[in-house]
Amino acid sequence: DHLSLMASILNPNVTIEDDRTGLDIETIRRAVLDNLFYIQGKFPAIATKHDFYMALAYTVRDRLLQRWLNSVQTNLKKDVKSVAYLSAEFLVGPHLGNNLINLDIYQQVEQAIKESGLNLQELIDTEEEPGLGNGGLGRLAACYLDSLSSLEIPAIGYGIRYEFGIFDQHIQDGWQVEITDKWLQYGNPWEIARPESSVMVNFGGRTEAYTDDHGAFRVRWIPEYVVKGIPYDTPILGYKVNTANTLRLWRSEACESFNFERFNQGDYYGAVDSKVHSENLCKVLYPNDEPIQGKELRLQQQYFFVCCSLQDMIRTHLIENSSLDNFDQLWAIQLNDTHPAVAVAELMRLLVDVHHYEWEPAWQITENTFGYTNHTLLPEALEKWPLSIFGRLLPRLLEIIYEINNRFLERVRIKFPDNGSKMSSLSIIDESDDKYVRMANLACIGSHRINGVAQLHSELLKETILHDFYALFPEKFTNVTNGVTPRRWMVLSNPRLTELITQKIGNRWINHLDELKQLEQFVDDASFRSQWRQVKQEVKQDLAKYIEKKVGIVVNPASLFDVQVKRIHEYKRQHLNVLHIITLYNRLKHNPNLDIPPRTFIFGGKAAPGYFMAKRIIKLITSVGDVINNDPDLKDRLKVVFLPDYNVTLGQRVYPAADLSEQISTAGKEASGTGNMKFSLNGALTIGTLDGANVEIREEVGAENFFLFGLTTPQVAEVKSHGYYPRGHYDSNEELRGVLDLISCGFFSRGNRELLQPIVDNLLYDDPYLLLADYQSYINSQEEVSEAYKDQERWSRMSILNVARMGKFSSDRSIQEYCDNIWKVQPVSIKLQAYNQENA
Ligand code: T68
Repeated sequence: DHLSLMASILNPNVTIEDDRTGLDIETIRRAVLDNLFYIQGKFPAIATKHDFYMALAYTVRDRLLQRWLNSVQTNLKKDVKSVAYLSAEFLVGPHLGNNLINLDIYQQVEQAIKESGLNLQELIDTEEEPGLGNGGLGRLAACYLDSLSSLEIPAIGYGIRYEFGIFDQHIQDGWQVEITDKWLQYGNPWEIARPESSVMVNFGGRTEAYTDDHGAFRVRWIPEYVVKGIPYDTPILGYKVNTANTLRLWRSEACESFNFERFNQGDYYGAVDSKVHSENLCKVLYPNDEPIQGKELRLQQQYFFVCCSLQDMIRTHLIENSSLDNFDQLWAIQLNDTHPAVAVAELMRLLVDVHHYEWEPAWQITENTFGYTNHTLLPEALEKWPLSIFGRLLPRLLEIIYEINNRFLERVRIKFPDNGSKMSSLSIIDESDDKYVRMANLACIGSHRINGVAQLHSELLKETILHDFYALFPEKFTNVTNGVTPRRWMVLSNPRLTELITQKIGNRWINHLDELKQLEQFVDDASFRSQWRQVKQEVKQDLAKYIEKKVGIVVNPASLFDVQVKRIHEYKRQHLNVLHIITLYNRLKHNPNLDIPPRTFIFGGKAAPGYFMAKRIIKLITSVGDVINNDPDLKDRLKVVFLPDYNVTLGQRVYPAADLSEQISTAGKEASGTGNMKFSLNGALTIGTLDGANVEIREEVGAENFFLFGLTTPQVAEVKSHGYYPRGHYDSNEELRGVLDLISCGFFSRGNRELLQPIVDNLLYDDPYLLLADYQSYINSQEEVSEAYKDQERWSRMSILNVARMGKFSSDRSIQEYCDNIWKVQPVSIKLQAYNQENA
């Protein structure tokens, strides 16, 4: 119109839309065909679905580049603090759908794609997800990037561009089989390589003392080999804002010039060999959700991405600043667990060796810069590196760690004189039998804040594994309860429920999740409850179709969908869930008239390839499923489904369709959980222990809307302190005995008594996670679930209240807490400037 035309003439900052930025349906439609031709090199007639996906992805990327480059530019120039989130894993999930939501162009694009005779959902489903993480920790990093951008916080995520992410899981004969994840094989339209910003990383060799021109004593590191890090950038757009932060992932390459000598001597193979070695560094993600002790390549990965990232921050910093004196005022670095904790020593090395700082001021900067998030209470999951490996690979870093440790222990000695046991528990160096570098100790000493990921977890950290650090510096300890992004985990994954909620309360809840509270006023509205059930029913039908297509099992969409999806781990107790399934099976066999609602048990999750017991648990689930699903006596009242290859994409299908969320870890073992939040947000009710964030979820939704069972953390400790005797439960509980005996006799394994016996033996004679102690309580709670489900009106009330009270669990709230209490950073709003007017 006339006014905006005038404004655009008078104001050069107004973007003039063109074929690459225009958001009207016709421009988008033409742009897709344009990209199909000029980037994919295809006519529509011969293009595959993947070609169309790529063309659309580039079309969307074009539309966010403006915001991205303006954000990067603004953050470079402004003297405002930025967050650097260091994480070995970012489990971002597919980008296309999410970017459409955050750009707020979903509808236009859907229409434009339709007019080209295609289906947007099909194109979205074509995207191969970047599986650059194992589970909760990697996914948390991704939710946090979404919230950082949505809250307009200047931020950058730093990590590793693994060529092979988490393996694809196939199920063959009921067992997990691992297949390499070639996520890059058809190209990645979302990343831009920035070889001009490459950096060099040293490994091995030795150190050498020297005196500089001013007579100062210094150390230099003469490496055995040098690896080049090349950054690959992906934009992370916020929701309906101009902020698009960067996820910068490093790929390793041989540093060409380094082995030229060898090459010239005719050792062509030797030169190429070093190239192969360098490229191996970031080949594959370690598929364990616990650290694998002592794998040298893993330490190389960690140091590699930390060293690249810190050099990158320093380079950026020095563009607008004359020194690093104010580094801690412009950067807040968060360590996502101890995987990047070597950064504490590396920043000291860069400050002292390269930028010639004195130790004390360098240490002040370092401590002020870092925050450390812990994600586990399992003592065996605390990362430690054999001194021999560490010293050989990172000789200079080890010297610096010794220096940090000596100065630190000196302070400890003053505070706790003559306390040798305190000294040895606080020391970075573990001298118990073999010597190790303890990464959690390094992270605690080098950070000004240490946080757990749920209230209970943060309390237990202070009482248990970090007790001595808490005694030393209580002021460092804090909690930030995890959260999840409602954009991916509701708007994108559950459009039907999004629509229903938005009809009732508008759309502000999408980035102000507390507003879901307003749904409470409709809980007594019978027609709203019926709409609510209708939505759940339709979503369950979708999942039922998917299940039939994927695993050939027909499930009843009216049955109770009872879901447990997460990594397979003994402490998460998928096998406790199976004990309940077999209990119901036995009951129905003995009493076919039993009045219980039909249930579909849905499992999903990967086992670490070397985790014997976890792999047996998968076999247990599939074996029990084979028998139950094919037993005509049951008349389809129970079904057991193991969905292969659980990942972000599958999570998006599963959470919206769940009626019941299984959060049944042994109390005190699950740091937080985040799946628990996704389920509840989508209207599932939880059956759970008082563990991790379950405690806070129950607090929020109300005890009457949560199915609680099991021992509490102190009760678990109590039972263990008296010498837990799992056999006693077997002896005294007839129904439990029937269940375990049925597994033992080979009933679920075609008469093979060896196959599942390791699980039974483990429960009878060790049971470290107290399944047998919690069995009866779990069964009782499941009976309450069944009763509640029979009363559909009551169930709907509970479901609505769960959703209405989930406001706390938005990652926007978590990130706001990190900003206020740990990072001390402020939002910056990004002004758009057209690319052709930049530098005009
Ligand atoms: C999870 N940890 C916690 N670790 O188990 C979960 N570890 O309770 C919590 O909600 C989540 O973190 C987010 O805070 C993990 O996922 C790993 O994946 C992992 C990977 C490598 C090494 C150690």
